[in-house]
Amino acid sequence: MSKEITLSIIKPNAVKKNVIGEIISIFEKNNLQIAAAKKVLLSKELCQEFYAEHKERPFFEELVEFMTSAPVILMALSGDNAVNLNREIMGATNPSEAKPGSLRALYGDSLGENAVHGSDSLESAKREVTLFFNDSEITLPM
Ligand code: FUP
Repeated sequence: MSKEITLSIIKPNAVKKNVIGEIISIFEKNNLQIAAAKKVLLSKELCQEFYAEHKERPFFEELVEFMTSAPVILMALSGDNAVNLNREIMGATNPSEAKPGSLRALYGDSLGENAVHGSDSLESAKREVTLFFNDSEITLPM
């Protein structure tokens, strides 16, 4: 399996629940490493760029409102098969359909407020990690 980097976001509803540490702990127990991390209040412009693929969808405005309503944790996660492994750990987009024990089942409140984001492909991961982090902010395990 190849080493990959993927983007993870702990969304405002999960940050408000004070479960940042619990979520990071689940990543670490699953052999993902934190290659970069920061807590930020996203601007509307940056958030719209991040979710550009959804800009024609009916939920776009609500999604941007939510994601900019309070701080998020942005992380680059590294590890073997990191993109798909992170998707597996997160569970389905809708928390009510996410498998028991997955992050969205544990911490999601609704389809919109589903606690975490994870890149859906290697290509998206590259775009998303680059959007939020400079090369100098990312360190790989020795
Ligand atoms: P995912 O890749 O699992 O994050 O899911 P999508 O890219 O399909 O959706 C991105 C975000 O849009 C989701 F996390 C939540 C939000 N969303 C809605 O609010 N309503 C929808 O019908 C679909 C997605």
